[in-house]
Amino acid sequence: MTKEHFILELQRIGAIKFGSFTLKSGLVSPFYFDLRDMISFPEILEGVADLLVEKIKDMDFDVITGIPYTALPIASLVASKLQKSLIYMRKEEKAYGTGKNVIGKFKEGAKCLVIDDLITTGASKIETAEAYEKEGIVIKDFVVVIDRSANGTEELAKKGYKLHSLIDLDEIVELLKSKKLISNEKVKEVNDFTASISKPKKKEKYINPLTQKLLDRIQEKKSNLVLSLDVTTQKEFFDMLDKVGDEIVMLKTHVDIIDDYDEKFVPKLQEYAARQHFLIFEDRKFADIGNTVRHQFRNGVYKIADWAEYVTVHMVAGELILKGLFEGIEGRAGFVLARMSSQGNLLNETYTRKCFEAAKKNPQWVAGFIGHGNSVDDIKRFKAKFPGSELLMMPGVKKEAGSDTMGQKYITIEDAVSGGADCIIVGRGILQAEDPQKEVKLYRERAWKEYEKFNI
Ligand code: S5P
Repeated sequence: MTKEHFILELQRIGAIKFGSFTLKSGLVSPFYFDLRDMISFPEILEGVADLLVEKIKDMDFDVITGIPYTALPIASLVASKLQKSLIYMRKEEKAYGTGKNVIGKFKEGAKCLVIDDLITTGASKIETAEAYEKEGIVIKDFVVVIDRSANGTEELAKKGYKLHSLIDLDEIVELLKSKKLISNEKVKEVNDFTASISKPKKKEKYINPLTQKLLDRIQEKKSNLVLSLDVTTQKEFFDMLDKVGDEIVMLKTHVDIIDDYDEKFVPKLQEYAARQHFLIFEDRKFADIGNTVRHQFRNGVYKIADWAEYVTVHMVAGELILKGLFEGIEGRAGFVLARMSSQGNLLNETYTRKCFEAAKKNPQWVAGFIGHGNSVDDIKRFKAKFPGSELLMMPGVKKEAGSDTMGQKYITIEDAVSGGADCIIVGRGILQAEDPQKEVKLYRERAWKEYEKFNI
């Protein structure tokens, strides 16, 4: 069956209608699509399955799903034709029995292609993808039979998904117009309607004050370079700062690795921060229960809360760690470790999404995420899923990609920033250079050049 034939058949069976229809939202639409009854017409079902197979046969996926109910029988036929496994998710939450949400067999990390009948705004597709991702399934591509949306492709792309459609509204309208099956007047009504629903809604986005502070400092200093000053004596620490402090937007410390730490360290650090105009980030990686991290942050030898504006937070103990750390303290926020740069780390996709959910619920305490990726595309997809305006802070960056002998993985400055890193975090790339002063300038310039392409 050709696409044209398929469209005409849809009209014949009443799956495509033009007229005046009141939608659930109260809007009056000049067209109405309902593909549910298609299953009762075997030749049409067979036809659409063949068209879909042709569309998706070269795409990269392990399993197929269809969104219940309408698309499930279609997906089932497509999966069978391609000899791929089918899975699907219950429409109703299951509160008893096995508690299994996804029916069918799949491996953790399986790439799943999602088939649906229609797309209107993209919102329900994104919900579906997120539900699958919670179950450890990776979603990249959606295929719909009819794209009747004004900007579904863009809406999905914002979240890192790709939309493929068999036919779109324009094609249907054009074909029916050419066959004199709809009037010019109707065509105009359709165009006016789609234009009216595609107007973007203005929504004020919340920006964490510490996110804003870092963004402002990036602009003021024209630098998105964070130095990870991992040295073990105060002399090395401040000698290095003398050489490089002017070039960086933020200094990342591991205060607990300094052998000769004493009460003079913090005032001196603050004096440098004021003079060289950088922000302070202690990479403490808090990970305990709320009550313990509260003390680790505020008490003890280091009293980190007194001087570090930003700290790293693991989400392994649950989101209330954020409350433990930041409740009642002004001017402090966390970078949540959503992905790590080290080989074999245990932060899988499900964990990453839990980090996003925690940040979404507690935006006042999260300035950004620590993250890494294997490629520019991988980083883009990761960043597209950030729930709000959090920044992406990326360690594991060097001039050249590679690794060290203890599991650290590096990507290049350009890949990090073009993927979406707002700041790059660099330690040994600069600290171990023959001339750190020269090297820090080089890192700063290369990262800034790339940053300007995407952010100015
Ligand atoms: O996933 C991570 C998270 C962090 S914060 N990978 C990392 O490497 N880091 C930190 O970044 C790490 O603790 C170290 O201080 C710095 C990277 O240092 P480099 O010498 O490898 O550039």
